[in-house]
Amino acid sequence: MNRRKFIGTTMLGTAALGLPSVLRAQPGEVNILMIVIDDLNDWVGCLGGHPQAHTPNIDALASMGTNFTHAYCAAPACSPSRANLLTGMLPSTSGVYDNPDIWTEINPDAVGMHTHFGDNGYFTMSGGKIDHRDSGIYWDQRAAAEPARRPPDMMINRMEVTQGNKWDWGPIDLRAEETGDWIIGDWVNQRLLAPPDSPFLLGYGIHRPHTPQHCPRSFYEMFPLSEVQLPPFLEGDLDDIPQSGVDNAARYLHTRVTKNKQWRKAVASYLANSAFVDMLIGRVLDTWDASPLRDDTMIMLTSDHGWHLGQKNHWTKFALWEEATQIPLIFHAPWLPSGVCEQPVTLTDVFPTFVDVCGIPAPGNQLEGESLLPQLMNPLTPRNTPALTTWLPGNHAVRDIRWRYIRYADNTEELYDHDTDPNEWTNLASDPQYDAIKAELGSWMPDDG
Ligand SMILES: [Ca+2]
Ligand SMILES: [Ca+2]
Repeated sequence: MNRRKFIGTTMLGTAALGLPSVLRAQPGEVNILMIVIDDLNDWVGCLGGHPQAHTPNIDALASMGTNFTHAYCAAPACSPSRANLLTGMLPSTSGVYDNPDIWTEINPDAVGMHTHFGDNGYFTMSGGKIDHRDSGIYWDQRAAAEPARRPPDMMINRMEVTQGNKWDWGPIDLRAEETGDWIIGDWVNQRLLAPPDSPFLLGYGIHRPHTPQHCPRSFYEMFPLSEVQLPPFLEGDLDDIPQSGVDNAARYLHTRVTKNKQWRKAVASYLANSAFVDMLIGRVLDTWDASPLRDDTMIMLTSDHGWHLGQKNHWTKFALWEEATQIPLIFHAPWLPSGVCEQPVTLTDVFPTFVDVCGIPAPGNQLEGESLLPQLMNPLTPRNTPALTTWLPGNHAVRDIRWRYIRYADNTEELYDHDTDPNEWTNLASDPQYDAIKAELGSWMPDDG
């Protein structure tokens, strides 16, 4: 038994004492605080993705709640991932695959989570980036757009890789209190302290560590460049993968980053901005802890997708590999046990979980995921569905507890064994001894090519 499983079992034993409380899932008794971080990968302490990650508040939430250590996005890009979270529909069903795709336009009949909870007696509120485009009209209350996250026209690293200053990172001499992420956090805290009369769904969307990565200098000082560790990297890693995978890697960005000697700075910046985000989450968790409805409020924390920092010569998200698709996913409710769930799950499962926990009906047949309430009650509860991630039509990855199988629209493939190859360096797809595994995993992929 490994340590994580041991923790899960022990916690379950303690928590079983409180099990009758799951009966509390009566309509109108449960509030939800949903924290959605933009572009945060597994570089958090409780997922172990980077040894220098400094995320004590997220880690504390994970130890209080259920930490899903194999959680994945359904699409590795902002717009389709958030559409998936808010509608519970797979990209292959909704047709929302890429950032220009807006789900409220492509699927005007789809019921958003906020609308659905509003229709079922909830008061819905959100601040910051929950949807990719502001779907503010669907919330009962929406924070005013946050102020700029940085001084205008700022360009610190001078790489000019892409247009404007979108692709930039570095410290700014701005107080934390002046950042949009902090200001929206205050707005969320005010709602926690003075909640509405109805049960509520409250969303806190945090922009960082999305680029441009600028945060106060003190957070950069936590990660001296000389001590920052680069992620595992294998020269020639792309040599054993099909052309579709090679073409998908943002190799030009990796060349630019290394040529400009920015790799270490970029890693430090990601760690610094993630530590800044963690500090903001700590403020909201402290407020939740002191709030009048604390004991009736469930917290869910996640990110919309992962992020590469040079692994596989790739930067950004927009890929079907582990680093682009793995996300933190933590649920905590005072009446539920704590534990660690290692089984693969995705953001498709969040809407069904909320519906289940809150005891409200599902929106017709729209939800394609499975409620995680059984795993929240006992993290060892079996679950037979692997995690499906889709990047543009016809390209899919299926992840079970051991394997990642990728199949592109042209039928070329990658297969990785996470038991022996956590960095996904050795593509096993051409070895016939794995044909049965590929067939089984491939059976979960939709036919949308
Ligand atoms: Ca994002
Ligand atoms: Ca390789």
